[in-house]
Amino acid sequence: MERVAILGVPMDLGAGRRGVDMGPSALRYARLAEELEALGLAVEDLGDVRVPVAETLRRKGLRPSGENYLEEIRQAALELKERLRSLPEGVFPIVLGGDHSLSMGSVSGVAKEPLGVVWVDAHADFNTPETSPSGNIHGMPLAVLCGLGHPRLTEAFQAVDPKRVVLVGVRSLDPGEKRLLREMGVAVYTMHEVDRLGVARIAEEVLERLAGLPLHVSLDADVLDPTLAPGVGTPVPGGLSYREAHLLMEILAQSGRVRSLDLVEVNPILDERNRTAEMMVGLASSLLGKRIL
Ligand code: 6HN
Ligand code: MN
Ligand code: MN
Ligand code: MN
Repeated sequence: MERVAILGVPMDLGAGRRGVDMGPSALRYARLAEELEALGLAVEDLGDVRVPVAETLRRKGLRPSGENYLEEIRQAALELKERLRSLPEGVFPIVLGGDHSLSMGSVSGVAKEPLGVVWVDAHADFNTPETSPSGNIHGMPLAVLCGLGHPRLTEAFQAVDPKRVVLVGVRSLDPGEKRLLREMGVAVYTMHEVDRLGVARIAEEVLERLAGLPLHVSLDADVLDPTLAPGVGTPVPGGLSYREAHLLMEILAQSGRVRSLDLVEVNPILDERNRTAEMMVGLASSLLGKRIL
């Protein structure tokens, strides 16, 4: 039986709005473990990584501006990285966010060998402190993983070759990150390509581009259309439909190459009766092999 380890990162320090720190609870409440067990998987929940509470940092005079809790985020992502490193071989980790800055720790934690990254997101998260309009670190993790950004972060988390990264579902890019994506040669399937080519063709191309590599999937809830997933801090209209998102997960699952997953940016405060978390749990089930027939 395939083994799955769940690890939560209740962190919203990288985001501009509060609330994604409750994402891990919402995903657990949406019966993630039970759904995966129903697929015949052996699931173990390892609890949460320690993340400082924003209010206690604020009392110490730290503010969510400028370097935006950089050291605190670095420390939490490092703990995540270490915990993933120490998982036994063959265990499939699912990391529950939390804002997307945690993926600096998840991807670098699973990148013991060369791997391909499929970043499924309305945004590219490819800003640096110089290009970011917000200063929010959740807009930077993919750049950091590719070696661009604040040296305190790149020295700890640089882990992937930009040529082995593919973005899917993108529809909101800042001017500086557009330039960086081009310069680094990152493959980007925007919603324009989703409309023109369809998800099936894109999924096949992703598998071809990353041929021979084990895969990490980083799934940001805001890739979904906000009508399906209102519980996100940075909604962008025109996202993936229910079936597009599931089909992408199903085709990636059929490749048999996916080794790890992030479920990030679920904000229960902004959600409607936990439907965004439920949607994410359904997508995780598809990625771990749930089939219609
Ligand atoms: N996310 N590009 C914007 C920024 O502030 O850098 C939005 C980033 C959103 C990040 O949703 O994970
Ligand atoms: Mn993101
Ligand atoms: Mn996003
Ligand atoms: Mn977001």
